[in-house]
Amino acid sequence: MSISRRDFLKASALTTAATIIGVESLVDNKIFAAALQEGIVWHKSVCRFCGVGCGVMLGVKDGKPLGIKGDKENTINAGLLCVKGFYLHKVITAKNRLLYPLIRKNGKLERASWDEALNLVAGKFKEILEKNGPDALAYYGSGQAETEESYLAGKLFRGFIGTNNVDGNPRLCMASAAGGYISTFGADEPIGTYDDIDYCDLFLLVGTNTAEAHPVIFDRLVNRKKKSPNCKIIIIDPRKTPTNKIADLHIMVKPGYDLAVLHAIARLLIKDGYADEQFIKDSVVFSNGKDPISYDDYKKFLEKYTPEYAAEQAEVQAEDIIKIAKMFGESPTAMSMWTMGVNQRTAGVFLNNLIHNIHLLTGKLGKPGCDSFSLTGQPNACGGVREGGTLTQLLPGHRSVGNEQHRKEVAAIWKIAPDKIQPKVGKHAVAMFEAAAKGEIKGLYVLCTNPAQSLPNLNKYIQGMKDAFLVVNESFFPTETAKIADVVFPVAFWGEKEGVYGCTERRSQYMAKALEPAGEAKWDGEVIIEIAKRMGYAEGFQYLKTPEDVWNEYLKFTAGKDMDLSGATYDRLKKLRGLRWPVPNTNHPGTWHRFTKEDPFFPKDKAGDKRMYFYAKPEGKAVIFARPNKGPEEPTSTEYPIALTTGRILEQWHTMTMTGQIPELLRANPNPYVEINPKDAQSWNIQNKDKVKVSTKRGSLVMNAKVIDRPRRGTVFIPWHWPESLTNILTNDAVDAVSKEPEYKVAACKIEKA
Ligand SMILES: Nc1nc2c(c(=O)[nH]1)N[C@H]1C(S)=C(S)[C@@H](COP(=O)(O)OP(=O)(O)OC[C@H]3O[C@@H](n4cnc5c(=O)[nH]c(N)nc54)[C@H](O)[C@@H]3O)O[C@H]1N2
Ligand SMILES: Nc1nc2c(c(=O)[nH]1)N[C@H]1C(S)=C(S)[C@@H](COP(=O)(O)OP(=O)(O)OC[C@H]3O[C@@H](n4cnc5c(=O)[nH]c(N)nc54)[C@H](O)[C@@H]3O)O[C@H]1N2
Ligand code: SF4
Ligand SMILES: [Mo]
Repeated sequence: MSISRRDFLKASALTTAATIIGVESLVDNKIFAAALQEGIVWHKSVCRFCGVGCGVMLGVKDGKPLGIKGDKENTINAGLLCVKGFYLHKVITAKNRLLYPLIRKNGKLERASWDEALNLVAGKFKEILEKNGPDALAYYGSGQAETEESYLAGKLFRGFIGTNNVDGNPRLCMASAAGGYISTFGADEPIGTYDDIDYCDLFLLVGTNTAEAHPVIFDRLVNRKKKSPNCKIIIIDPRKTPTNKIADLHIMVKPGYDLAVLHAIARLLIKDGYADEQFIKDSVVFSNGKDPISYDDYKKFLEKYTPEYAAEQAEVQAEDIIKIAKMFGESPTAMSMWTMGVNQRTAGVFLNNLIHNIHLLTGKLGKPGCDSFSLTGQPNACGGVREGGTLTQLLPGHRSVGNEQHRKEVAAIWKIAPDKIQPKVGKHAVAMFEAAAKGEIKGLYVLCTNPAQSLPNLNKYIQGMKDAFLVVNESFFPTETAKIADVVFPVAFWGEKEGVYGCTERRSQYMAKALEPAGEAKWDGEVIIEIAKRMGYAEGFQYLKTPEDVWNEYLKFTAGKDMDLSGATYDRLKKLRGLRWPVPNTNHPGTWHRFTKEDPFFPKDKAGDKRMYFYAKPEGKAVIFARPNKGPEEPTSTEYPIALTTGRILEQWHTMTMTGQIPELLRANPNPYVEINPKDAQSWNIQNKDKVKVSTKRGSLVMNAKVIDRPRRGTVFIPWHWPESLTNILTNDAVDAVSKEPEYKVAACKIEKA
């Protein structure tokens, strides 16, 4: 498939109009225009939703949120927003806001006072700690919590309660990307930034529906293509999505079978002379995953991956794979971008490595227009979780639980005994809920996430959540998790609290508090501090009076680290549109490309005249991995002959507690559905809007059929948003061996008329 320039311009205009709202559109809004004249106050912030990190201005008048506009001065979005961002102010005042604490009494959640709820939680956690030890407690957090909030929770659970059962929903999302960056480059997070988009002439989009999940990035791709007629876009995805409208080439791989394609591209890049031999000599080593291998060994390993072999594996055309390699090789610049189609796989880390491989082979890294650039899902998965150290194996500031020196450094700042932090990694998300189901974890603190809807293979985990003493911090009610909790704390929502979010491109941005919290809601951070104080840990928490105090303490962990944020004080962040680390001092402007001469940590003495030095790796060399060609854990079978994949739509956010409240957003797709290819529908005798039953080994759901030319034949797609139809009853909870991320993207199912 290829598109002409005329078709591209037409299609991109339509798709952009559907996904993006310009600042200008606000002018048409009469209420808004009136409000503007009557002295609305605009507060600078960051969008609550996706990892793009768009700058927004929240308009407030008489203590009420009146509107949102894109922040024109923010270089990420230059004033643009997608529909979710545009309705953010309406979410603040949605009818389902939780206004007071709830405690379960005689099986029912009833209104309680803050004191009663806090004392109950502190008392019960203390009791579990004393009776069953620290590992009977767990914290399950979120890439949507502010860095200050995640940091406080990590401090309480690891440093004071003494358990490494600290994990969160980025395990379901970005864990494979983090695993890929760490294994290949020695350090997490991308080398480049969004600025590279404006210099790039070839985008390879793998398993990302950018138009719907990262609309403002999509708009930047459209603009780049408009400006640079040579710019090409290639997609590897089992479905056609709105992202396709700007694609020059799309290969519709069978879900779970695309590793061979990346190997085949690597093989062709070397064979056809596109490898940057000097870069490889200077900055790359090879590995089979266990031992070092030579460049020649790697070439031998690749021999099997002919375009024909890969095409057969993925059920695509060999000539398309040849075209991709040629386009990638010939283009002077290239950026790969990927999201859950890559990460949510039992081969998630491997596939991340294979994407990095083609950039390392061609040296398309660390210069304008080039990067192997993972798109982050949640707004603060990078900041609060990957940097803040709230995945079980991590400590704040890109440190590791397994490293004694790191534990000592953390203990020193927290002023706790050097051996208080356990050397053993705790439970990752799925294992945590497995342990709750077995009764090993008895107390669970869930903050800013809704696992009773978002975990895979839900039926296996719900009972454990019910049996444990479950505490939830929530802004909305009911949610699937809050409904089964023992205590629910009402918390301030976005706009009602200040704090920092760190987005995809290593940029930390400040969000202002513009409103008082609804009802009796309190800041998440205050709830954690109050629980800590009541558990007897006042010395570690009571001096932290404001989010800024917490941020300043957190900055100590970043000093001198690759993710140095020392220069990102509240003072600067309030004025600037964020800073991209490393930013080692308050005069530093932030960094575009890591591991290059621009990076303040680039070791000029060691690097000599090398262009890139991966200082987090021995000898400064990144690793090209010869990874096995692993397929999905649950291939299709005679009983379950159809591949099931799940994901997102533009207007909804995850479990719909926020976007599901906005009629304008709900209107687009009010009811749950499954996308079926028209040819499949015909052969299965299914019509559009028929009720169908989708079944996997784990369960069945009935929903509407949406017959649409999107998924490839033999694959169906369910957007997993609606709480009244829990998609995750169907999904597989098999996890990646390295990242422990579940394989939401591939299961085997059957479909019949209901
Ligand atoms: N509107 C909206 N935007 C969001 C979110 C939201 O809920 N709603 N959530 C945010 C979050 S947390 C995340 S993680 C991101 C997710 O962003 P995306 O990953 O872009 O979204 P998904 O729809 O989950 O999946 C992307 C694509 O993966 C493809 N895919 C499935 N299996 C395979 C495979 O085997 N190989 C390949 N190559 N592709 C495959 C699917 O067909 C799908 O088009 O979105 C963020 N943005
Ligand atoms: N089938 C399937 N399942 C998936 C995925 C998939 O692709 N397919 N994707 C996975 C991925 S990538 C992700 S990231 C997860 C996301 O899954 P979840 O994190 O469980 O989903 P959300 O709806 O974002 O949950 C956020 C919760 O926080 C609440 N909240 C909002 N603001 C605040 C606040 O300020 N403080 C507090 N305490 N609470 C607040 C919201 O009301 C909501 O209940 O889902 C995973 N599950
Ligand atoms: S693209 Fe993402 S960050 Fe930007 S407005 Fe939309 S949801 Fe918000
Ligand atoms: Mo995510």
